[in-house]
Amino acid sequence: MNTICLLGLGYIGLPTGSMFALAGKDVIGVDPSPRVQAALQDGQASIDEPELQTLVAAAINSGRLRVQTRPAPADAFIIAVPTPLDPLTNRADLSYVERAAREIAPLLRRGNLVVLESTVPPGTTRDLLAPILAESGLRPGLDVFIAHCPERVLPGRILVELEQNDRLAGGLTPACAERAADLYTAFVKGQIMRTDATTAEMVKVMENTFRDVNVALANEFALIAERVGVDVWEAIRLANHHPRVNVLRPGPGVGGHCIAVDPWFLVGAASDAVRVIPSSREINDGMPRHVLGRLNTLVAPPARVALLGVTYKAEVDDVRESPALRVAELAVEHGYAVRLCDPHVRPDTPGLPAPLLPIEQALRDADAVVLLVDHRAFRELDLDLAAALVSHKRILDTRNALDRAAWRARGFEIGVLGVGLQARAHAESPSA
Ligand code: SAJ
Repeated sequence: MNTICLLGLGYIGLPTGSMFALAGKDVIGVDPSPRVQAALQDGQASIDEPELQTLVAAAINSGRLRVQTRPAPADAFIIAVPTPLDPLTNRADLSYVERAAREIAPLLRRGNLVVLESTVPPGTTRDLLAPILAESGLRPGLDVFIAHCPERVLPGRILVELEQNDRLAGGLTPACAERAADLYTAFVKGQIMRTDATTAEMVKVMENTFRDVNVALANEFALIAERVGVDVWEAIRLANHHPRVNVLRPGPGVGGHCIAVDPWFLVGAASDAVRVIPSSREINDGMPRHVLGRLNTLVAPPARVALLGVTYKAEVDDVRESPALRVAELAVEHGYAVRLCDPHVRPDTPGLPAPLLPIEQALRDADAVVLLVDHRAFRELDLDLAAALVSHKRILDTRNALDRAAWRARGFEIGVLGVGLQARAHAESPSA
């Protein structure tokens, strides 16, 4: 398999295509987006991810990664297109996968391999992808090999994890799994585990659901701690000393294109069997409103509020499903004068509910500050500057990222998500 046609040059497709190119494959990268096209023609990655720029530039300079708007014949096809949630039904919108399959079908030749990398509900490769590819006249599993090989990389560590993580090769038949595994040995150093396509689909969404449910539990602990007067961060630290306990971190909610979305793929697959998964989604989706409630205890609209962080987590530029953005929307709806600040986000990013300002402008004369994303830039903020700029020294930390004593020393009243008032009183008492 020497030539690969890769459909979708986003967070996963672009690094994957670059890795294959640098491993010696001829890669035709396909993406209809003019923004992606324009950036790549200049050898630029359209995504802010450590080392990605260098990798993409090297792949393009090697002459083995070409970018175009339409797919072309190849030995292997990889589909890495979005699978968003349909907001009306809460089910997977598989229209991009379907379109990619329809574009590939007329190009297929005997012996080709088609790999679906996008995260999909269990059964999609078998029941949606294979029948469309069969319209080519080639028999799935016999004339053409079909597999699901989900990506499992963590944004912020994509390049390392692409190479090092163990990987699933889920085939329509065992021979399909074998072909797909062979392809990925080009750059994957982790173990490549063979299974069937539907199991691979289920495993991928189980992994992200596991994380979502566990964050929901941490968030529920935070809500309880606020009621009973405990510092949840201290409680979690102590609980995690138990050899079989690992409570995750509470926060303003769960975002990103994966963890806030994929659990719904399991709900849709067996809606009468699920209880924990939808409850967890509800808890995590309810956190931005809880943060707004905490803000309301500090200041009332139309106070000037600086919201630090817009992305869905630290050190990424991705605002998809971002709970920080949801907090900002709610604060604007409630009549606060909202200023946003995020050094990782471009000011022309569409969909921002308030102006995105440099940190000095966001803090100047603010009546309250809310830390929503624990970017290093905020953790290392110049506290003297912050103290000099804001009008009223009130800050809410939703990530437990700030040095409480240092902020208090500058005269700030600091509230922390998951910390009850009695816990705070205890921490501030002379004997504490
Ligand atoms: N979060 C918390 N508390 C935590 C951990 C995360 O509130 O203790 C929040 C984050 O702030 C963020 C969201 O959850 O809003 C998701 O962040 P994340 O770092 O847990 O995961 P993602 O979405 O960046 O990447 C996940 C990863 N999946 C798992 O860890 C099981 C990654 O390996 C997947 O490849 C990726 O989804 C994907 O593409 O599916």
